[in-house]
Amino acid sequence: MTQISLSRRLRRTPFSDGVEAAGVKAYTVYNRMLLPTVFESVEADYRHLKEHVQIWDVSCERQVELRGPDATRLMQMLTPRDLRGMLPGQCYYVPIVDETGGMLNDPVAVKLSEDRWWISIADSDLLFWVKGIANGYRLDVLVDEPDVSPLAVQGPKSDELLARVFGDRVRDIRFFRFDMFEFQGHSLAIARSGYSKQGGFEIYVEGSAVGMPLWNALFEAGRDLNVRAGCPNLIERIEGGLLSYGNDMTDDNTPHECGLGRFCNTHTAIGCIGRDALLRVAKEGPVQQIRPIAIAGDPVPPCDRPWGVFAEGRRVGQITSAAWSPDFATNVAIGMVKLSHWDAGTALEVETPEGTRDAVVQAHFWI
Ligand code: THG
Repeated sequence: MTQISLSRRLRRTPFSDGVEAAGVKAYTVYNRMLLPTVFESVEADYRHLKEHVQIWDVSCERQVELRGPDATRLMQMLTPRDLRGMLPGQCYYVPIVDETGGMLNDPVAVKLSEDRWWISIADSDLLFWVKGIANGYRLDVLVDEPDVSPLAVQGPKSDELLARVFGDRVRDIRFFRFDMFEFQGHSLAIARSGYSKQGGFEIYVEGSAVGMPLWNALFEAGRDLNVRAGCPNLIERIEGGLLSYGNDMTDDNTPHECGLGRFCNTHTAIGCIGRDALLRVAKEGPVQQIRPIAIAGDPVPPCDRPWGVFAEGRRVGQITSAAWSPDFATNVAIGMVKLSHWDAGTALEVETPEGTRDAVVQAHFWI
């Protein structure tokens, strides 16, 4: 097995000691930081996530902090989602687009106050774009990456575990809202959110030093809940239709192609840098779009490059994420498919590295 060389450029996290002690078997690199991908096996981790509770080191979801009188104005320049109704204490999933309407990132925006935001980013260098906009428009706002590392608690027993550490008030946090909680003298934002469909929370751990004490407290409190270290699970996130920036979409795609039109209010998102471009493309409608696709046959290998999707010998799209689903007894996949072939029930052929497979466009993700 070839290894990846560690160095200062590939950042560890405040929880890396705990992740290693828990027996992490594989990592990926995300925002130049370590992100675990396997503990026991992808399938065993999946089973455990759906039945128990897991602690995830998702420190790689770095924060871009906006601070100052122009913070809210800058935030609206970045996204076609209308932020006017958003209150402090809320989180929004927001497409971030460039001047062509191309996706630069798909983060969670966290509104701390009228003049302070965190943008919890996916895997692209959004900090540079945001700093460029802030300076180019001479905005009165500071933009930087704070010492904040999200720790996710995911799975059906998440409420019980967090209530034991932070008190019953965590049960009152609504979906995509956050509140502040004390841990060893530190005030931490805890949101009901996370990169799975199994329920749970994200703790925005401010200050690296509190990382391992919190990690250890969660494991001690959850011993009888069968708490384990986990990580975003490939199978579960494809079943749930959670997109992965850089895999399922790039800056060549509009939010509408990504199926994120419901998070765009392009007509009222005044100030959004990609607004004019999106108004133009939204009028015609997208000519390709992300779809759930079932691929027949034995378990497919990892999708580390797009697999061509064909119909009657012509290329009509590509698969960008795929995995065998034990619960649905088929390969589940995410693909970008042309308008002519994106209807549910359409039969397709997928060129995997192990040969051509039959596939069918699904009406919904597997949730
Ligand atoms: N949480 C936080 N930061 C993140 C992620 C996260 N940064 C990186 C990455 N994940 C960003 N991408 C996503 C993708 C999907 C969701 C969140 C971030 C998500 N989607 C839900 C869905 O599609 O069902 C809910 C969207 C909604 O209804 O608002 O949660 O996970 N902090």
